[in-house]
Amino acid sequence: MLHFDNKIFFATNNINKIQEAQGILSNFGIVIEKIDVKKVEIQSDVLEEIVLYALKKVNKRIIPIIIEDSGLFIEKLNGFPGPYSSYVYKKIGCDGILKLLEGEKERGAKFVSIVGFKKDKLIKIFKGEIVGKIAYKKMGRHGFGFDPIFIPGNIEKTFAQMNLEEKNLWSHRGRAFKALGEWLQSSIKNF
Ligand code: ITT
Repeated sequence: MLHFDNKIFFATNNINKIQEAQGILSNFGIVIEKIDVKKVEIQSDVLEEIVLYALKKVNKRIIPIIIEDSGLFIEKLNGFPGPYSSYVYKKIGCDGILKLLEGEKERGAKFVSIVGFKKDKLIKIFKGEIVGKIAYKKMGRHGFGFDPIFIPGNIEKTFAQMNLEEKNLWSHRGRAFKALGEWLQSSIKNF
């Protein structure tokens, strides 16, 4: 059995991640608090490795804690930008990705989220994934990052055309945090 009150710290600089995670975890009675700790991010092609390393290095006094790493993997670009999504977004943004896929009909892509939870010596990893495609142009104003160009599943609507609740139903992050919430619910005492 896991013991703690209902608060978890989330080490991220991305306020959108906090809002999306809170949208899911409030269904499980959990409150998220953003915390600015230095996150050690190794360079790796594997999101799980990045999260595990960062969790191991995080300040031991801050518990329980979550770290999340996510990325957009585009089939035609052999999985690029993947773990480098944050850097690539800052450098070339949605327009840069649209340019790389100009004239391309195969636009398959997926978003992946790896959520790592740590309390004392216990570490758990949860994965969420959504397969979809890259739109031909930017659409919508909600969300962040690559949301205006990512269409989940077979609908004709980008993440940026959805409100937070709708995006959470589809998204990689929504799925990973739901898995965390379900696990916490079944493992926690004093909850
Ligand atoms: P932290 O590392 O501080 O948590 P970050 O934004 O840098 O924040 P990541 O390292 O996980 O987070 O980078 C993932 C990038 O992938 C993110 O900056 C976006 O550009 C993109 N991304 C991830 N999830 C996304 C989503 O739900 N919608 C749109 N873009 C997303």
